[in-house]
Amino acid sequence: MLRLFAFLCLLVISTTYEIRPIVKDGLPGFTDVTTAPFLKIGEGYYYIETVLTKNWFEAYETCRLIGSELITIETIEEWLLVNQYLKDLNIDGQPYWTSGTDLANQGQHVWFSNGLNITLDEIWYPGEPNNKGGNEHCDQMSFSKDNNPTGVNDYNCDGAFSYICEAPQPKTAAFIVWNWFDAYADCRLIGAELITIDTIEEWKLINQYLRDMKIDDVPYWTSGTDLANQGQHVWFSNGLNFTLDDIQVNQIMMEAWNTVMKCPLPTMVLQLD
Ligand code: MAN
Ligand code: CA
Repeated sequence: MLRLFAFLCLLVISTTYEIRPIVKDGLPGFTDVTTAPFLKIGEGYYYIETVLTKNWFEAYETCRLIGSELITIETIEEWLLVNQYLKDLNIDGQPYWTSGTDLANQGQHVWFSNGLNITLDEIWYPGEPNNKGGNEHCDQMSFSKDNNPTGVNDYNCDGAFSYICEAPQPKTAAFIVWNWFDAYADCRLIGAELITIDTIEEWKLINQYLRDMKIDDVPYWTSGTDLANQGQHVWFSNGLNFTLDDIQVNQIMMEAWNTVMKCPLPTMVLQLD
């Protein structure tokens, strides 16, 4: 019951303090957020499939499955960088599907991902697009007859080729959160303290709750600290040593917490006596 009340407090607090995210483009340098399976080339994030081959539609769907689309070349810089990357890895010269197509209006090639015309004339392989046999409506890049130069070529959409997926630009939602002292002080204001994990059952229940509420992807302050004796972590609320060896109490350090971070809720869990 008390525990339920504590959770309600948590919810009340998170709505009381209006937490407004600041959404920015890109990923901040201080995080180690993984972009896998996408790798960063220039400003873009790509997944380069070099082994599997699929027709254009299937390749597109495969990219969609991982939240991306077939590659769209927006600038000459992007074109040069991606090609240089393929070259460095010795995986150039083999065609990769792009999002380019003229399936909608024959002769009018667009990037299917954004509907914009393909305006970078210089990326086409010399003589392309030629709609050979009247049946070429999907565009592949890194097409080459003699491995040099490479370019974009229109081809039969049913052809099986490798493909390059491009992920949307990542965004970072930043929230101002409490540092440990602020968090503790706010708990004290309502007669509570930062959470202390007394039993393994409590640990499991809290974690289950966070998982159920889908708020377990951010760290939460606990009352744990070794500010008094470095290396000796105690629960600040009762002064007792950590004895539950199998709990992984993370993020009990002070550093960098009074900065902005990615977090949808205030970073504390309350527990009432
Ligand atoms: C040649 C060129 C290309 C065409 C392919 C089809 O390489 O004519 O334009 O797409 O053949 O195999
Ligand atoms: Ca062609």
